Amino acid sequence: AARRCVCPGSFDPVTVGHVDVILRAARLFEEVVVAVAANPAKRSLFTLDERVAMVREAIAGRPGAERVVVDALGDGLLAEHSRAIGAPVVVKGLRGGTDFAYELPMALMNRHLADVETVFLAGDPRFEHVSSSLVKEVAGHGGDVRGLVPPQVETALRERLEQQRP
Ligand code: COD
Repeated sequence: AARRCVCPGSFDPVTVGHVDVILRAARLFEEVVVAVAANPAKRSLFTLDERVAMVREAIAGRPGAERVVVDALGDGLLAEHSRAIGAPVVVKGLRGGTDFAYELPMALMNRHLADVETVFLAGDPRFEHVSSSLVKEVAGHGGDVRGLVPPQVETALRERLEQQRP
């Protein structure tokens, strides 16, 4: 049986929804490897290194954090990476119907590629509306993202969006 799982994502930036899923995974597995994907198809607001650092900071000091390691997946295939590091289970959060439609083919593909299974955790309803893309949109229009992202991310978002304003 697997002792180690992978929580993959873009984490651009990490939200309270991501943190919830990661820490809940740490109650189920002895070790959680958070794999931060480069995702070249999506233009990211934060660099890969910045996203890795933000996830580490968001988790630090929280219950179960000692069982979580955060690393860059880079451009590699998640399924191959998972198998290579001895973590043949992917854990993801589901926010309702639309997430499932997007996640199911990826789960099947990861099993096809490297026999990697996917476990879905029911997303906490308090964070049902929380996604990196909506957080960026709200912050981009000057809206308040307190409570949606960890405090350090709030500051990083404000600074990055100020730099980008024409
Ligand atoms: N509540 C519950 N779960 C949440 C919430 C929330 N509020 N917000 C996010 N989540 C979960 C999502 O279910 C998602 O699975 C995960 O957190 C990460 O979210 P994002 O938005 O940061 O990540 P995505 O969807 O951009 O990640 C896509 C991957 C990086 C996982 C995917 O592209 C991938 O595996 N890439 C690596 C290359 C590869 O192997 N490709 C082939 C895949 S079959």
